[in-house]
This record gives sequence, C-alpha cells and structure tokens, in this order.
Amino acid sequence: MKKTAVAHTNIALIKYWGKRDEKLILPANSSLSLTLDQFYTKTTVEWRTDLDADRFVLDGEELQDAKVTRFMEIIRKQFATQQYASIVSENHVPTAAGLASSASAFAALSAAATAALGYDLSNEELSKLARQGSGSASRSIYGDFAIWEKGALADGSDSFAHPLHSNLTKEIAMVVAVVSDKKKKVSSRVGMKSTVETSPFFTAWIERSAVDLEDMKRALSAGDFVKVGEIAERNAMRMHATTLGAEPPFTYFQPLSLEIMDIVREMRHNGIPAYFTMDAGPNVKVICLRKDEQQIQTRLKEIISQVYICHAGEGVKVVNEDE
Ligand code: 2P0
Repeated sequence: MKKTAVAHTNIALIKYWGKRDEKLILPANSSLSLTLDQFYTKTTVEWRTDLDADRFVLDGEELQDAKVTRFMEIIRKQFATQQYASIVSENHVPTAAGLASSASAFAALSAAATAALGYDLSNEELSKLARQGSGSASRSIYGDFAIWEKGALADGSDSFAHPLHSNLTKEIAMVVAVVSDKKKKVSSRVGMKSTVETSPFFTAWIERSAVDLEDMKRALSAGDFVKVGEIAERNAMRMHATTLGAEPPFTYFQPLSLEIMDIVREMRHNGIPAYFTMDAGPNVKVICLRKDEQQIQTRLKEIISQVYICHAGEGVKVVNEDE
C-alpha cells in the first residue's frame, strides 16, 4: 500500500541536548517546542515486493541516507514485515536556507510508513517511533506546543511527546533569520555526543534545563509571553554554553548570529517584547508576538535577506492522495 504524510518542523523553547541512550535515542533531558506552519516535509511511502533494498528520493534526487536506512530497519522489525519501500520525500523549505529538519522528515516518514502498512497508530505510538529516527521528530507529531518527556525506562517506552495547551498559541510568532545556508560543521548528533562526553558544563545544563522546563510550563499556562521569551532565551544560551566547554570546544554562533542577538536586545530596550533562540546552526529565531512580527522582519531585513515569519503549525497528517 502507498500512503503520504505531511509533518511540520518544530523549534524548541526548551532544548533537547544530550542523550542518555544513543541507540534508542533517549534524551538526557525533557524538551518543549513550538511546531511551525511554514516549513514541512511531505513523504510518500510504498511498500513493495519487487524491491531488494529501500529506495529514497529526496527533492527529486535518489540518496543513500544512513539514518533513513537504519530507521526503516526499525520499522521492519517492529511491524514484522520483510518488504522494502519506495520513499519519496519533498522538503518544503526555502531553497538552501539551512531550515530542512530531521524533525519533520522522521515524523512524516513514521506516519506514512505505518499507514502504508495498514496501521492507524496513536500519536503517542507515532511519537515513540519517530523519536527513534531523530529525537526532535517525537515533537513534530503534534501541532502547537509539545513536550517530549525524557522518560526513565531503559527500553524507551515512556519517552514520547504530548501536546501542551496554552492560550499563547494564537498570539506567538517566530521570525526566522537565515544567517547561513552552508552545511553545519558539527552536526547536532556529533555535537551532542561530544558535549555529553567532554563538557564539564553538561551536568549543570541538565540540572538547569529541568528548572527551565517547569518555569516554562507555568509561563505557558499563565499565558505570560514575557516570561516565555525570557526562559526560552536563557535556556538556549545555557545549551550553547555547554559547547564551549567541550573538547575540542565548538560553537554554532557566527558573527551575524551575535549581531542579530544585539538587534533583538535593542528592540526589547525599545519596548518590543522579542527574544532569541538558536539551534545546532547559526540561524537565529526571534520569538515575538504576532502584532510585532512585521516590524521585526523589516528591521532584520536591513542586514539579512532571508527572514521568514512563522506561526504555530499543525501536527502530522496522513493525506488522502494515494487512493
Ligand atoms: C532541539 N536540537 O531540541 C535541539 C536543540 C538541536 C538543538 O533536536 O541525534 O536532529 O537525531 O536525535 O533531533 C537536533 O537534534 O538529533 C535537535 P538526533 P536531532 O530541537
């Protein structure tokens, strides 16, 4: 059977940084994200009896991708099939913006692959499965805000995401500033591992991110945007601080990233509630209210050409175009 699914990227307000189990992709800390409406992956999976290996085509190009191959093996084992699949994926992100994400990719692949096998999995089951492709994909199963619970069990059965309600969903925006479209020097997987193994700041990061998460949950349920922004910004800086303590030290900051942070602080000084966050790359995401998004975009466009306004997006969906 052939099925197509669509999943959106998400940006963490409380970051996932560090694994407690590399193989099962179990995180050392819980994380919290906002799914975005602008960037998504659309994936079609067809299980076939005439293939002797999976075929993966991304944006029209046939690829060998170790993460995808490994993930398809997990699916074959879990759902007891011996068939291989044709996987055709499209990333709907601005070309060469460095915004394509493994979160939307593995969320869409999980939904399409299991639907094509005839399963109608719950979001919890999908989240657990997507997590094994890429950790952050566990959160892209849901729209709006989601929390990925780190869980405590060794088999990972309690490590999945769930949605979190906040009345800020309709007011919050993210203005994404594309600093560089170059492939990152240190992938998040490698960066995380190095941080866990060598950074003396990692223990402090884990302790503080638990506190940040509790503070963030309270701020989101109270609808306190300023608190949400402050907590997200400090959490991101704490995550990035761990990389400077790694051996060898590394950073995702580039001069332009720092310049944008200064602009955000300057806008804040001038009365616009705006806060920044960054992931495993130099792009900066400005967390703001919808009413200020245009003004922030205009200001950032003075120094950077690609600036995108995003709002809360939807969770993963199997779409009806294969019947
Ligand atoms: C996050 N990042 O919470 C954090 C913040 C990057 C910085 O999740 O190894 O691609 O596949 O589980 O999910 C990026 O890491 O890593 C990420 P794997 P993933 O969004």
